[in-house]
Amino acid sequence: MSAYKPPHIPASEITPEHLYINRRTLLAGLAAGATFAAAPGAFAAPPKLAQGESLKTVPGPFPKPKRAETSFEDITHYNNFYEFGIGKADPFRNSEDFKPYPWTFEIGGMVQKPQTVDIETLLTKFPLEDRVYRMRCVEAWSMVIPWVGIPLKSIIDMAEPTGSAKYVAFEGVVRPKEMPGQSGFGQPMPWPYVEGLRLDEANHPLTIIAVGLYGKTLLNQSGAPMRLVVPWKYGFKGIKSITKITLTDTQPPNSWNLLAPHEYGFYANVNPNVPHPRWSQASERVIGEGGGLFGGGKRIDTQMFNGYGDEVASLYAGMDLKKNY
Ligand SMILES: Nc1nc2c(c(=O)[nH]1)N[C@H]1C(S)=C(S)[C@@H](COP(=O)(O)O)O[C@H]1N2
Ligand SMILES: [Mo]
Repeated sequence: MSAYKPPHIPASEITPEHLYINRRTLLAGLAAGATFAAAPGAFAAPPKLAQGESLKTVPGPFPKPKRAETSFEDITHYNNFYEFGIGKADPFRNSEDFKPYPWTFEIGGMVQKPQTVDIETLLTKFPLEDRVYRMRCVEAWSMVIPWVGIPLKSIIDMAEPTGSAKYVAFEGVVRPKEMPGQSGFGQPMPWPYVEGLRLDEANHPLTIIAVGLYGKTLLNQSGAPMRLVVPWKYGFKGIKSITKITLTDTQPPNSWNLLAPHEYGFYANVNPNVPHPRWSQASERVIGEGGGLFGGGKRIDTQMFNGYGDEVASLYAGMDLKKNY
C-alpha cells in the first residue's frame, strides 16, 4: 500500500455547504433512478445540518412571556452542561470538539414500534415551532429563551407507547473524547446524564424537544442537536444531547436526585414555597438585566410552576408538592 495519508478534512469543510447538499441530493436521485422510476419527492434528501444554521419555523401555540428575551450572547455563554465542565463558561469554552451531526437517537421500551431516529430526517417530519419560554434554574437564576422545537408528544407517538407505559426515561451522550468533563480525574457525576418525566408531563403540549434557539440550530453548549425543555420545572430536567428515550412503567432515575436526593427530587417543579435545603426559591436573578453576567442583576419573584400554573397545575392535583419536590 502507498504511504500516502489523506488529510483529516471532512468533505463538508472543503465543499461549500450548498454545493454539498446539492451533491447529496443528486447522488440520492441517481441511485434511485438507476433501477426505479423516481417517485415524486424521492430526490429530496434530508438537509445536512450544522451548528447555528437557520431553520424554517412556524409560530408555536403559546403566547410569549411578558419578560424580555435574554440575548443570544447570554443564552450561549452562561450554561450548565457538566459533560464540558462544571463552570458556567465551560460549556462554550470546552465544547468545540463535540460533533452533534450526524445524530441518531433510540426510542424504545414499552412501545409497539421501537426505532432509531435520524435527527435530520426528524426535522423534515414535523413543523419546527417557535416557543418563547421562561426558564428557571434551581440555582435561582432565570432567562427567557426563544426555543425552536417539536412537541415531545409527537416524537413519543412515532413509537406508539403501550398501555403499560407510565414514565419516559432519557439518556444523554457519553463521548469522553469530545467532552472534557467526561474524562480524567474529578468527574462531577456518573455518565450518562439521565432524566425522567411522567408520561402525562412528557405528553403535555408545553413540553418540547428543542433543536434550536433564535431561529437557528443549537450550539453545542445549549445541548445540540436536541435537548428537553420543560418550562415549569427547574432547568436540570432539561437534559441535553439526548441519545435515548425509553418508555417504562417505573419512575426513572434522574442525575441530580442520584447525586443529592435531599436537595433534588424527581418532580423538580418550580415552586417558590418549597426552599432548596440550602437556599430560598422565592426569587430569581434575571440573567442579562442589570449587573454582570456572573453576578448582581435584577431579582424578581419566582412564580408557582414558573408562571405556567394555568396550564399544568391540574397535573399535580391532590399531590403534596413539599413531599414530591
Ligand atoms: N446532559 C446534560 N444536560 C443538562 C445539564 C448537564 O449538566 N448535562 N445541566 C442541566 C442544568 S442544571 C440546567 S440549569 C440546564 C441549563 O440549560 P442551558 O445551559 O441551556 O441554560 O441544562 C440541564 N441539562
Ligand atoms: Mo440547573
